[in-house]
Amino acid sequence: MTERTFSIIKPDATARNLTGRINAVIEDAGLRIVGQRRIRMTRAQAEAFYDIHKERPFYGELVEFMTSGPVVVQVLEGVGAVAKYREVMGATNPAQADDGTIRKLYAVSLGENSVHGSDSQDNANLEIGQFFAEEDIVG
Ligand code: 3AN
Repeated sequence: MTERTFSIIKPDATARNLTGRINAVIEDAGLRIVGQRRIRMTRAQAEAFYDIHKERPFYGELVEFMTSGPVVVQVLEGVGAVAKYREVMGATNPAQADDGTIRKLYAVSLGENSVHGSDSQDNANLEIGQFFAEEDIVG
């Protein structure tokens, strides 16, 4: 079934000019970029986005990192997009990511791991709604 998922190209990747190369991996995997915007995340946006990790020891560091430079927020569309993008991203820790995945290719560390992708359809819908109006998604 055609689904939509939410993606972020994180500050470590935009700093190294990797947006185009990451988008090529996404598109080569058969996912279509149907919404995309380069933004500077506000602290409030980052805190709200990572609210589920509020109690984790790395929360402060994560919010700092996500507001440290530009990010590219995206809506990706395709058959089984949520699971497919998780596969294309690779494991959270780049040391454990499979060959050919975005994190294996480009991530710096567990924290600076180049991309975010929604982990369920419910979260995808919520996350898309945090950053996109429906009219800015063109399928
Ligand atoms: P994923 O992004 O693969 O869904 P989550 O949801 O467990 O992984 O973590 C969200 C983000 O928090 C990760 N992408 C990473 O940037 C950061 N993170 C997760 N675990 C750690 C950790 N142990 N130390 C520092 N940052 C972490």
